[in-house]
Order: sequence, then structure tokens, then C-alpha cells
Amino acid sequence: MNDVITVYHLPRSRSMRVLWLLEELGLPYDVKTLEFIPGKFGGSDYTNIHPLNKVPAIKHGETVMFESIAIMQYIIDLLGNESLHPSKKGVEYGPYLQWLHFGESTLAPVIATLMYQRHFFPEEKRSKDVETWAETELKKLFSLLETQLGKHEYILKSGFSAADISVGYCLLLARLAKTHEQITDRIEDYWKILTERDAWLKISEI
Ligand SMILES: N[C@@H](CCC(=O)N[C@@H](CS)C(=O)NCC(=O)O)C(=O)O
Repeated sequence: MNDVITVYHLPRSRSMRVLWLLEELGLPYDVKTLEFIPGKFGGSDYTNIHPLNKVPAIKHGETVMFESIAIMQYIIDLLGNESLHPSKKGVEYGPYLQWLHFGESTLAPVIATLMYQRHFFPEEKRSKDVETWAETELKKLFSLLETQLGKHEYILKSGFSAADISVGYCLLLARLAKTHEQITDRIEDYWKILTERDAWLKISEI
């Protein structure tokens, strides 16, 4: 399929993962930046693309899909050049998939919980117990990441991969949620390396 991918985007949202990946792969894409309507991003027309009006979503030929990590896997499988993951036959491929999914399945929900607890919910809807749980959980998750990064510059020994895009985006989310007091020096260094990449610099302007 030769069609250019259209990415439905909101600045600073998870659609950055998709744009970042496309830039790293040097693939062409179109960006449709959605209208910011709280509770219904993009308005009614966009519901045809993403039934929950969330971002990201993509359109590629007749294929329309959502979920940032699934979109990343789709792009890598169909259009990738093997540069953003370790060899499928090697020992790092399993851990690569694990960290790729860790970013959205385990890390992002905890940061999002803190974001709602500290910023989005009105005072009377906030729960100290939920906040304390999320803080404790986030500490554990960052400690795990810290241990992993203790061994090498990026998450995998073999170097930068799409797993860094998945997890790296969460470090922006953590900043937006003002939970970065939990970020350790090593993770801060990792964030610096990621945000110095050309691909990141380019897509953070979109
Ligand atoms: N698991 C989904 C999460 C998508 C998601 O929650 N996106 C946020 C922006 S980062 C959103 O659209 N929120 C609006 C809402 O929940 O109404 C993914 O990775 O694509």
C-alpha cells in the first residue's frame, strides 16, 4: 500500500508517539490537528475515525485505526525498515515488546490517574487514597525504569527502539501531570537524550 498515512493529532498528546515514530523512520505523513473540544476532541465528524473521540488515530488507505501502540506496531510491520526494533530472532525481541507495551499498559494509566487526581477533577471528587496509591505505584515503575536504564543509554542494550518512543512519551505526560518530582536523575538524563533527537525536535513543533 503506497498511501500516505494521515495522523489525527493534538499537540502534546499520545499522537506524538506516532509522529515521532514516522519521523524516526523517515516516512511521509499528513497531520490533521483536531479541534480541542473537551470531552469530544475533533467534534462529531471525528467520531467516524475514532469512536471514542480520542487521539491518536490514523487513516492509511482504507485502514482506519486507533490505539497508539497498535498503530506503532502496524507502521513498523508494514512500512518499517527494521531499524526501530531488535532482530525478531534475537533475545531482545521479547523484552522490546514488553517495554513497548509497558509504556501504555502500565506506566501511562498511573500517570493519568495522578493527572486527574491533581488537576482535572474538582477538589470534592479527588481521593487522597487514590492519589497515594498512584504515587506509590509510580515510584515503583520509575524505579524499575531506572534499573533498566542503569545498564545502558536506552531501554535496550542494542540501542534506541520504538520502546523508547512508547516510554519516552510518558515522561512528557509525567511533566504535564506535574508528577516529575518522582523522576530520578538517571531518568532525567534519559529524557534529555530523547528530547535531543532530531525526530523529537521536529514533531514537538507540530
Ligand atoms: N490507549 C490509548 C489512549 C488514548 C487517549 O486516552 N488519548 C488521550 C490524549 S493523550 C485522549 O484522547 N483523551 C481524551 C479523552 O479521553 O476524552 C492510546 O494509546 O491511543
